[in-house]
Amino acid sequence: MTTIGPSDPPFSNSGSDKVNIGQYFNQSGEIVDCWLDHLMPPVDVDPPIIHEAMRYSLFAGGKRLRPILAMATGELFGVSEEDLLPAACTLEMIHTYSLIHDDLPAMDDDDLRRGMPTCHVRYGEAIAILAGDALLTQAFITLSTTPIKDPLIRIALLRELSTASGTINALIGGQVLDLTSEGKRVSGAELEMIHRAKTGALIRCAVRMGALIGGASSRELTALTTYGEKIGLAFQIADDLLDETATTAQLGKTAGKDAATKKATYTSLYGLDGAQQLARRVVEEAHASLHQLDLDITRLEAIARFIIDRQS
Ligand code: GRG
Repeated sequence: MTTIGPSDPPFSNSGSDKVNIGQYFNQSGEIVDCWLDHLMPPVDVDPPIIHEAMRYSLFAGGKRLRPILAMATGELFGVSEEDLLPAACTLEMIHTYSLIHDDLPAMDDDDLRRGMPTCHVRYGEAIAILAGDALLTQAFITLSTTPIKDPLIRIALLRELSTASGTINALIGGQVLDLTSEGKRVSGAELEMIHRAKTGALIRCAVRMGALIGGASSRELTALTTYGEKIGLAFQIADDLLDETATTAQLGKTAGKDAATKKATYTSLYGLDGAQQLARRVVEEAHASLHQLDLDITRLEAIARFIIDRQS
């Protein structure tokens, strides 16, 4: 077999082994990191400062949730590491770009991310802006050059990723809604709309990309899309809960920021108990959607639970 990228440590296509979910995240995270290293421009290529800054934020840590979701979904259909990982890694490039830009003084103005000084604190604002831009661009270079055999799947993946990163019910649009709703009274429906876009779109996209690479039928894609939407929402509710209950050291970013900036969150709207109940209900709905599938859903169920049980 010709390998086109790193395959160390071993990649498992079996979703049925009852591997502990924490262990699955650790092992898959290492695989993602090997591929990211392989896919990113090396630091010694000119101009080194931009490649250093891109790698600084990309390898500062992080759970690798989005690429792992794409992997776990692709694994349902028996997709190989070589076919899955380049596309899965593009999700982490986009996610990291959004974090770098979100931390900038003009946005959230944060000093700490993934337990390290933020990109603009380390490299200055201009290079941080460009590092975010470069990660966004690198995602599309990677996706358009990865050797996925079927050109129609490649186009579908490009459409998924670009749409999820865009302005309509997507990352940038959600960030704009979040910024413009600061200091305003926000209803439950409005909060959901903001987070479906800002956080949910990329998580939904991760599941759909794994399904598309796996050649999912339209019925399977619909059920997996609903699963992706539900866990995207659950992720944000858990994020709001953690912002109130976890420490800065646990989170690797400034805790208590939402309350300090009087931001509308699931906890400010529903209280700690109400938000916890809502998160559990949304995860049950995600599980219900998976149960429509005639596939081994053990791992995706465990990931949904992990999303609300995580401590960081
Ligand atoms: C600037 C275009 C642009 C978008 C910014 C995603 C985002 C939109 C801002 C990030 C701010 C934030 C804290 C959002 C809450 C949800 C979220 C994305 C948390 C961080 O994701 P994790 O927990 O982070 O997956 P790691 O570090 O583990 O990858």
